[in-house]
Amino acid sequence: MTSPITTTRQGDVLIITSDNPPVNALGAAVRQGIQAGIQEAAGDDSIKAVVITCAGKTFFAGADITEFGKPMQEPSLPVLVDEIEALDKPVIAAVHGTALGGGCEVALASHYRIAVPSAKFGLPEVKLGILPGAGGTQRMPRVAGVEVALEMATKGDPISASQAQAAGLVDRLATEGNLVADAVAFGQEVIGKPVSRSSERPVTVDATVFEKFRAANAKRFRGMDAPNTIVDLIEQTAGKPYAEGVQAERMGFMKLIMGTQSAALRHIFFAERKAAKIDGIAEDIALRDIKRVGVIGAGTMGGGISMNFLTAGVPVTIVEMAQEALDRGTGVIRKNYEATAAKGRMTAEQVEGAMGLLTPTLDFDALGECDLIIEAVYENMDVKKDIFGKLDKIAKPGAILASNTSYLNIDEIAAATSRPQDVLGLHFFSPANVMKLLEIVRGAKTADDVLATAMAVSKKIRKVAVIAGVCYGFIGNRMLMPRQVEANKMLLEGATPEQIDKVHVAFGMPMGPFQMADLAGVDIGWHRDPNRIENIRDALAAEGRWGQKKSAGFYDYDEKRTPSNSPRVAELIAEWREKLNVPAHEITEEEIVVRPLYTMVNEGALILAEKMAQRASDIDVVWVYGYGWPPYRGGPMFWADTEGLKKIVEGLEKYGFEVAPLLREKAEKGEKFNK
Ligand code: 3H9
Repeated sequence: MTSPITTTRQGDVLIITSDNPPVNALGAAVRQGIQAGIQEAAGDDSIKAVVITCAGKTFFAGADITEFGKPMQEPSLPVLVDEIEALDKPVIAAVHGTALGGGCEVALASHYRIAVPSAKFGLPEVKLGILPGAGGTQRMPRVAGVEVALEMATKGDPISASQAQAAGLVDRLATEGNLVADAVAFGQEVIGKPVSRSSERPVTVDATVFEKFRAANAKRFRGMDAPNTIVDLIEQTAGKPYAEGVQAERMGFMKLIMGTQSAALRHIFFAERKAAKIDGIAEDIALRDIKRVGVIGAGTMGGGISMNFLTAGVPVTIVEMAQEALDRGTGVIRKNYEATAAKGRMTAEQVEGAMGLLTPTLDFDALGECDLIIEAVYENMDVKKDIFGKLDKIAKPGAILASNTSYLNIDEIAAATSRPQDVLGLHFFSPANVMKLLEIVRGAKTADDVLATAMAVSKKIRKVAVIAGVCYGFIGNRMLMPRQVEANKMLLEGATPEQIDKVHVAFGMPMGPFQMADLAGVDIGWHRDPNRIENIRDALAAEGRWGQKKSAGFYDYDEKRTPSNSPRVAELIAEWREKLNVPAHEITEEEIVVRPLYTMVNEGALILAEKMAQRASDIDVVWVYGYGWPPYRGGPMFWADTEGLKKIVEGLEKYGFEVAPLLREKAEKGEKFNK
């Protein structure tokens, strides 16, 4: 096998180039090739400087994650970076694309760093539940300062080349397209100068920085092992020799990589990418051209959906029935963009650029020029069928017709048209301009190229998309139902909303089921008849306790929206318990985990067996990106695997649930959902 590394000479400078598509991951062959290049430079007196660079779209995007958990082939990355740094001839890292993780560590170990302006630097290991394990926690504070190192390594977000330059991480910016030549020129300039080794630089810091950082991020790091370990390691750089710190880093890395959190986060990394692959459809299928998108409905969903396309530079025609609603919707879109600009995340020109792509209209026929039309009106089958019937008459041939329904039958909607092959569901999550998840619902007759085009569009608007089949609630909302049912039952049986929510939050969810109900609105899905009271939720809705927006729901809220336990809710629960004659018992934490969460897994097993999801990992992606399932638990199906499916079956049986056949079968065979 040919090496992904080549070396070439330009005068006194040796250029080590990696060509390991797609992202130049630092796999064994790459490490061996770089090591050989460094040895070549060390052994050849005519070589006076070295440039390390990459071909293709990016500098090294990190260690090769697929190698984790397998026997390590020499040299390891920590050994290699030390060898790079130890060379007594200047080494220049020439960076384009993204220098991430191990890639950033290679750059840190080099004596100089030059980057094109579009390059990015990052230490995203924390997002995989690990830490920068090739000297990153020790070199970054020495090169870019403790504050920058803390931010980058604990949060994992990349910084731009200019930010990196301001922090001292980049020594010089190259001209775009001229990186290697600029790096070679840089190398020639520094030939003969004593090399500056990052590991030998001192770290000076005010010791209070760490406590302040821990306190400021306590909520963000809740439940996660990696970020706190990283802070501890960076703290060790101050006043301690590099060798000692890097040894602690090694131990920390090994501990994290063997843990469940890292396995879960790596699972999600690959699951997200696998979700984009549609079984049975060739990857090179010809896609439909989407030049203009139509959105029907300028409400919260329609507006949010439109923003995704406007931000991505795709023109949008948005249609409403009344001028007032249209103006309100357009106004909200502008307000949202301006709020983003006020936070410095967009320029005023970008706001105007996005707004300039929006065509608001009351003329339904204007949708005739759109290539993808997304209906985002309220959930009512008759209304949707009527809209799709009309669309059938005006949409251009080949236009993709999508419904943003959360629950309704796409096949029934498609049957209202003469072109069911062009119809599918695009289920966005609220707020649609923020939430990453998109469920692409495949109807019985949806054409392959329609599905593949929807997947490509989702990537363009930076969503994480999952293919779902037609069933009530698709993947996410279908699994939400058993959780809600069990949570409500437990209220009647003696638990309080705060007790249930607390266990969910401790599990790692951003909020529990009742906090979520209050945030979303207790009145959502309510039949709106105050005299028809069939459960506690109806009773709350009838009393106007619609959640946070009314300062009262399952909790009471003060003017700052701080929740407190509600005596009225306790009264209502007690009334309903008596009315329905439900015997109360002490509800344990175990019960609060098992009943709502194990039943979700059970529903997930049914979804898989019915082929409503392509694979278990797709279900995990839905829950992590759409419902705040803690990524470090890997999604419900991965979590069930880590709990042990036998334990899940026993838990379900203990509380009298019917176990899904697929779950039972896998438990009996000692299998997992995710292989
Ligand atoms: C690390 O470095 C540890 C060290 O500190 C210490 C070690 C001792 N390895 O995302 P894309 C695959 S930990 C293996 O769709 P994009 C990916 O699965 C690492 N494979 O492209 C996909 O495969 P497929 C720290 C990798 O353009 C294909 O490449 N680094 C790796 O949207 C294309 O990926 C990170 O965490 C990898 N490191 O985005 C960076 N990276 O085509 C992780 C990607 O079969 N990577 N693949 O589905 C990324 O964030 C993005 O891939 C990147 C490109 C931004 C680079």
